[in-house]
Order: sequence, then structure tokens, then C-alpha cells
Amino acid sequence: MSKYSNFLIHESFLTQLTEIIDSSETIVIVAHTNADPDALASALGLRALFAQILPSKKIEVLLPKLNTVARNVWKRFQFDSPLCEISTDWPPHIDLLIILDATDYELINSPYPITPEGKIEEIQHIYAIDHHNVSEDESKYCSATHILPDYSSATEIIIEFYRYLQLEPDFNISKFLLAGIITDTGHFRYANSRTLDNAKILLDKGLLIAEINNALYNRMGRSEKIARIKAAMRITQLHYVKQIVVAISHVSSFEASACKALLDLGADISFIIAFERKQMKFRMSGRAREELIQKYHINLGEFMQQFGKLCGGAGGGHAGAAGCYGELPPLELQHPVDPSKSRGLKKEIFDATHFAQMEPKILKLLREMVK
Ligand SMILES: [Mn+2]
Repeated sequence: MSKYSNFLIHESFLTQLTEIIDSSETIVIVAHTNADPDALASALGLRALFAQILPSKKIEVLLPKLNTVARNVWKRFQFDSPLCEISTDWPPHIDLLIILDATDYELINSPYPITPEGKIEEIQHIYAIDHHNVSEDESKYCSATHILPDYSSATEIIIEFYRYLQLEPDFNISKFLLAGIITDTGHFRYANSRTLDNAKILLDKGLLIAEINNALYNRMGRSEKIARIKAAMRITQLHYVKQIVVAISHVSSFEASACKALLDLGADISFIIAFERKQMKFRMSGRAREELIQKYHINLGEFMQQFGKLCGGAGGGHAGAAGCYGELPPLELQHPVDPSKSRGLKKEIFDATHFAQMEPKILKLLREMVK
């Protein structure tokens, strides 16, 4: 028996949850906004579980916005059943709101305000099931929480609810569950024996990891492919900050995807700028390899916050993936532009001139931040 197989940790929360579901009328499951596959899977999984325990209870899964990967999963695996219905409108009153893959009320994009007394008039009770590190402040609106930060996904917690109750997840729901685990563990890179144990019960139903992987990512469109290749072509110079290989380039769109492409090519950190000539603005994405974040205490979220501010805009994000936007300074173009020349050429010169101005600024700030 694995040291992790202790389903008893779910017992008291599940008992409490079952009781309150049984005594509530309007029950809604939500997740953090821009729901990822883990949020989607855990929400559908929890509702399907209660469809077995309390079949007469109607539980709504409310996910107004899915992120790209979750949308791909949804498109591929949705099936005709009340188990798979997702609503997008908030009911006027909620007896029980269950938040999955998040705890903080602020993260769910609820239309219902918190009164100065710290109450939410339209919602009676909030329960949260989460696997993130959560502070007391973030859980202050919850009547009950089940927070297990050492779990790699919220989906795993839901699978263990099934296992504790000796129930089987529905076959079609299991596809979502496997997608939730795969994405939140970075394709099992951050999995422990418990994760594999929980994934195994899904694989034992005949699911294939390859089938899930296929559903996660849409085939890349032509313009995205071109953007990624152009990003590589437009690197004018490689930069070194300590031992870090930095690649900086520009594209018209798909800057986040192009950033990833440069890391795949070998860069440790990549920055991609997208210039918006008409508005005299720019957007920038940045990506850094995980091991560098640890070694050099790099936080691209902070970098983008500062860089965006420097440029009269704003920015933020995670340590390894972040973005910003800002204003472009008026510049003398290096080559006089013949007005009869095509717009494409103008844009090329515009982008190249601004790029040459911005690249040293990016490096300067990066050098200051890398200790
Ligand atoms: Mn998650």
C-alpha cells in the first residue's frame, strides 16, 4: 500500500459536503475564472459523483470561461448528458457554492459583491476544494474548505472521493479527469506515486494517455507556425546574462507561442515583442526555463510589471511566464520611407527600428534583476 493511500483524510469534509448538498436547493459548482482542464475536470467529476450519491439533487456546473486547452478538451470529450452540461449564467440566489481548484472568492469572477460587513447577500454557503497554498485571508468567505496543497491537481482529490466511497467515475467523465491530471502535473513530470495510482484507475477503464494528449492541443494553424519561425529568423543577436542564454525577437501575433518555440530551440529565456504600429503600442511575452527560476531567482512576473511600467503600461504574470504592454516612443525611422512603398515594408522598418531600441532596455532590466 502506498504511503499516500489514506482516503480517510477526505472523510469529514465529504460527510459535511454530502449533508449540505442534501439540504440545499440551488447548488452551484464554480472554479477559478479562465478554467483550465483541472478546474473543468474536477467540477464535472464532483457533480457526477453526487449524481450517484444524491441522484435527485440538481447541481449546476457554472464555467463562463474556459481557457484554450480546456476548450479543446471540452470540444473533444463533451457528451450528451446532464452530467456534461455547463452553464454560463449566475442564478439570482445560491444556497451552496462549491469552488474548485481555487479558494479565494475574488478568483471566481462572481457578479455578487462583498458587502462592507464582509457578507455576500446572494450566496448562503461557500465550500472550497483546492490544492493550492491558501492563506487564511483567501478562505475567509468559506464555511468549509478541503485544501490539500501536496496534491498535484484538484482532480486527484475528486478521484479519491470516488475511491473513498468505493464508487466508479463515469467513463466519459473519466476522460476529463485524466486530462485534468495530465495537464496539472505537466504530463506527469510533477507526479508522485499517488498521482500514478489515481491515474491508474482511469487507465484501467481503457483510456489512453495518447488520446488525451491529442485532445489537449489543437493542430497549430498556418499563421502560428509562420509566427514561430519568423520569431527565430528575426533574432539579430544572442545575449548572455551570466550563464543564461537570452533570445529576443518580434512577431505580429502569437507572441506567447513564439516565446515557447524559442525555449524549445534552446534559449533559457525568451522575450517576444508584438508591435502595434497604429496605436504606437506594444505587447511583450516572456518565458523562462524552470531550472533558471530556481537558480537565479528570476521572476518574469516582476520583470514584466517593471518593464510595462517603464514604458507607460503595465504587466505581470508568473515567474516563468509573463507579459506586459506599453507605449512606443516616437522614433525617427532609420530609412526614409518612400510613401509609394507597400505597407508591409513600412511595417518591417517600423518594427525593426523599434526593436533595435527596445532590445537593450530589456537586457538592461534583466541584468539588474538577475542576481
Ligand atoms: Mn489545478
